Amino acid sequence: MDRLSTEVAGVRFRNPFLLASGIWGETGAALARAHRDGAGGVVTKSIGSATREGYPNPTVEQLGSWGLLNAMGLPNPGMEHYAAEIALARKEGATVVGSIFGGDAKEFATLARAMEQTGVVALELNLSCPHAKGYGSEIGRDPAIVTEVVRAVKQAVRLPVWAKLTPNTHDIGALAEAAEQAGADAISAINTVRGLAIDPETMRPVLAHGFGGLSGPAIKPIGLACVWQIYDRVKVPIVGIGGISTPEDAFEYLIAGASAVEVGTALSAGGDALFGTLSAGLERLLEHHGFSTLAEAVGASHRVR
Ligand code: RRO
Repeated sequence: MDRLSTEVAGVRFRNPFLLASGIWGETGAALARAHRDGAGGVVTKSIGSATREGYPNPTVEQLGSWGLLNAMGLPNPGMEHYAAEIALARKEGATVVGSIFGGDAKEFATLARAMEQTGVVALELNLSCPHAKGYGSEIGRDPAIVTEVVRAVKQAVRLPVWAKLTPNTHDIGALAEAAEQAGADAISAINTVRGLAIDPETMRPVLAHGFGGLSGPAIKPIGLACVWQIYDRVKVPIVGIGGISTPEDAFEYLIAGASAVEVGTALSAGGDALFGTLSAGLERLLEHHGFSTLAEAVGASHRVR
């Protein structure tokens, strides 16, 4: 399946379907499983400086066919304990991207150095979790902080750096430009969209934390619009995320400007076969449209305008 191989900022993936951060990514065994199931690469759960339990339950709510609302609360074992999980996934042959979150540039840089030691191929900076006090989109919606964080991480490591941006802003293009100017090697877009579910019976928010992040089919048009806009504003490659569950979804992201995509929520419906189905379907779509390489398809929709 050579036609499917893709490159993001100097790193080659066997196909463009990466396991999204936060889905299955807390253990090395789960990352390895995604690799065995056919993922082109795997992105870890976002890892912080210390062990975090996350928010109390309920943390996830299925919203019919729209997708999932989650407020997990950045649960993770902490960087010190996570290296062994990455080692396990790498031993099985997985191409691992390390996701990290911090509260400021200094914490991001320290984590980036530690994550680099684990042998990951790139770093994804979580500047976009939609509901965490002092983290994610609270800092990542400010272009000046995005600049500060990306610059500090770039000075700390040699690995390619992907900035994962939030759609919960009026101008994601400005965030992408800030990231690129600070040295980001790629942009990941998007994280979940801030949302709320209320139980009409109890009249309370359904999730214990209150606000959550919406993922799944409902956010695909939002993710596509963000990728499209970012492609018009920066030169670095884009990793598209949001509501991808079919080969057609992925193809739309590629022609909107993404060089790879991440798949998350669709896997929660029991996804062992999904990576294989996506790859086989995308291969057919590329052939049907006369693209002999995936790279030819990237951004193609902008050129037929
Ligand atoms: O852990 C979470 O609650 C979480 C994270 Br870190 C994120 O980046 N996005 C999201 O929807 N949930």
